[in-house]
Amino acid sequence: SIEAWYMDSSTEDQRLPHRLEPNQPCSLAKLRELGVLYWKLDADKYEDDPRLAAIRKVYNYSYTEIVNISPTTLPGYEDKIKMFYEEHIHSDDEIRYVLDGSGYFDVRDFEDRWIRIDCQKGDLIVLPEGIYHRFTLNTNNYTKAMRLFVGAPVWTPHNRPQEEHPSRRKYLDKFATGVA
Ligand code: KMT
Ligand code: NI
Repeated sequence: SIEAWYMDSSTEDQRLPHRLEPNQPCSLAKLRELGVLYWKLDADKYEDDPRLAAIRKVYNYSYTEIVNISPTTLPGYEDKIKMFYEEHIHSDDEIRYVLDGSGYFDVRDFEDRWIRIDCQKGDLIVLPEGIYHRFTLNTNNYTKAMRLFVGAPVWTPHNRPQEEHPSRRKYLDKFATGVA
């Protein structure tokens, strides 16, 4: 499975776990309420995996590419690491499959609290269009991930605030109904 927890508000190194004291776990059911989807796959066979193929077919994830995020492998590393950690939305789902290494995706709940999702090798995660989120490496400084997309990829981040953005409105309409 996947582990997630509510974050503390300390401004220490973003790569640290930032757990509350005591730890406050976040359930998969809660993530599902926020629209986050999750699968555990065998990353060692991503090149020929019928389960991955089935997910790609059902969700129309026609496009894939692989990114290697580490200080030595990612061009423009420092700038990109900063950009990934700016709170933002996208006008499409963000679909990431961790092939090696690990990293944290943080998402906001409807009370504006940060939830940290510990993504490890084999975790395929979908962050829905319009959810506020960010990404960071952990102290191992290494994530190799497949980025998937429906059609031609658009990775443009729209930094918060985006309350009037159609994708933000769509997200709130779809998932926040009845929530304060
Ligand atoms: C993104 O768009 O935030 C990224 O591709 C970085 C995270 S991929 C594990
Ligand atoms: Ni993003």
